[in-house]
Amino acid sequence: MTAPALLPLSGRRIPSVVPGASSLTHHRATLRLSEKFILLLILSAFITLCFGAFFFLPDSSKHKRFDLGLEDVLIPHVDPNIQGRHPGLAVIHGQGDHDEHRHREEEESLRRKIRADHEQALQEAKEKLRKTHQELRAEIQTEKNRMAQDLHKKEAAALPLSPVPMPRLVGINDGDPGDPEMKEKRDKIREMMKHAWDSYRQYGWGHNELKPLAKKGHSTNIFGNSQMGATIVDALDTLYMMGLHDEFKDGQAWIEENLDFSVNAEVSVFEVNIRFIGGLLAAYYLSGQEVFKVKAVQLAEKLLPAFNTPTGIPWAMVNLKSGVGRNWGWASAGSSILAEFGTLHMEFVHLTYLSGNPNYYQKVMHIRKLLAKLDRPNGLYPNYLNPRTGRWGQHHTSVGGLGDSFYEYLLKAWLMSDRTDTEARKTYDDAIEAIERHLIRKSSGGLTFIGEWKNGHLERKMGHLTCFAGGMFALGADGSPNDKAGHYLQLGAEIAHTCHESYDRTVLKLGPEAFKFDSGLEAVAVRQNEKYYILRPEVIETYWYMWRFTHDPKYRQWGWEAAEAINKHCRVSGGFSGVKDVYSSSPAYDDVQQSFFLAETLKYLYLLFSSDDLLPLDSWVFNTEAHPLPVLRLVNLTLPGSQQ
Ligand code: DMJ
Repeated sequence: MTAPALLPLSGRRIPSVVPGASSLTHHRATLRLSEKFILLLILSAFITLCFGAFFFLPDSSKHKRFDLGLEDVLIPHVDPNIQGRHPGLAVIHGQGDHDEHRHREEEESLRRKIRADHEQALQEAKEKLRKTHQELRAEIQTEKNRMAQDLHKKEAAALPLSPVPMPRLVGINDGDPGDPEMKEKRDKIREMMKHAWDSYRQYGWGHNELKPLAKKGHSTNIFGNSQMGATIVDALDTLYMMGLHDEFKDGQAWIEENLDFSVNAEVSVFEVNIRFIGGLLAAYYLSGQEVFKVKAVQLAEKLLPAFNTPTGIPWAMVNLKSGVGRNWGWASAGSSILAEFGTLHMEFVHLTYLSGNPNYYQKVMHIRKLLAKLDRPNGLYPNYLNPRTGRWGQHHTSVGGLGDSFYEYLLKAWLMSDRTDTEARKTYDDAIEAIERHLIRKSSGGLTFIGEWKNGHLERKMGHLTCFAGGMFALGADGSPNDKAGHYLQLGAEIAHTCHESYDRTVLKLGPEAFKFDSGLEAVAVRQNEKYYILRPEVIETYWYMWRFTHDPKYRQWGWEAAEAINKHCRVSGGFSGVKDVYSSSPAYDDVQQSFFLAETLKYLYLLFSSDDLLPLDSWVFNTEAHPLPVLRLVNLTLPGSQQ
């Protein structure tokens, strides 16, 4: 191991500058490959330092290059006293002596500096060689992490988003309900949020979710194998609304330092959109902190490859690193799912608005246009669409899982556009009309329910997820065609009542995942695997919308019943857990604190006991994960890309 071969500077050979180098030559033969690599790295670092030293010198000193203590071996020595070689030096004698003296001093000081640098580098190299394999690996890993962080900071800085006029942000206030009883209830909900957050902070920080009994992190396949702090992002706006500002700042700091989307993880496009992009956008609008906007746009870029399908209908999943997309195997021969590709509109319109990039808007408008061209069996939208052929899959229609938020986003696209997107409203109205005709029935006991359409047959079963529709009908009542506002508000109230019954007919006073209206059964679950409650929000969501539109106190009462039941049966020392059987007085826990419990369930409860001027519904539209986005009053504004 001799340096000269690597340093052909002047054609001369440089003696080894590493003491003991020859003994290393023998030793190196016995080193493992990775150690050899590290050794090589150290040496190249040392050599680079020699070169680097030169380039970092001040400009004036570069004129004395190679005159740095190694001059004897690098270049022929130059004697400045020899006249003719330095004509300028002899012109003014006194001055010449003085200059010469000064130059010598400068040279000497430079020599000292370079020697010191070399000695330090050698010392470091020696210390490195004394370290164990593990220590070196740890050091390399730390260095890699630091470089990755620097890169992310640069990436973030390299994404300038030109400022756009901020939409009118109305009603970001305390929402004090006035009434002391309501205040007390609201404080209790806030305390529950704090318990959920603190537990996650303590046991699951940075993981997607929390296992509140095992007291450790948790994740599911919707997030791939990533650790993207889903609970942090999902909870931010709830923390903000509740005035939990230290917790909010803690979450923000984590996002700034750790939220990284260049991970080799295959995630659900829908879930990442509603929880992460929705959560980041809402946090941005509420707090005004740029980092959330930048992160939302960065993440959206990572989702875009999912749209690279023959039809432009996105894949359900995309690998954030490679951009490769695919569909769930179980979804009607690899189809895309209506509620997934149909629940992107709100967030994508905001992304275009904030970034000026027309791409997002165009992607979701393309989906809308494609759907408009397709025939619909009985006017109903099947839940499955093949992204390769653009044809419907299995004829299964549902306002619960697989279909739900597609309808919700049609209505909300209209509301979010300040009611200018009339195409969306018309599509919503037509869809709801077909749903009412084919799916909504009254049970013999007088309960209105929304069933599921399966290949020409109505299944008289309703899911917990479907219960959100009560709120949707109430929200869409104003603006419905043929003066049917009263009808839709009534329908909302009936669904709220049915869903309340599904809670009230259990032992725990918590609703099952699915319940039947068949063979004498009314709003109760039959199968064991439909008896669980996993901290879902939909019933409470409907109570809140109904409260806002009617101010009927029963909705606050029902909401409080649910809050008490959750606190009694789902609360454990490490957070909140789902339960496996709402008909059992001592149910087993599922040991998952879902991120939507903080994003939605607790937020809707808090809003239920707040005054209406906290996030009023004519200025804010909540995405399907309860993240509030402001109405974009687009009357005098054209979104980039909307002309095409
Ligand atoms: C949430 O992630 C969203 O509300 C979604 O639209 C449906 N399901 C869950 C909560 O149950």
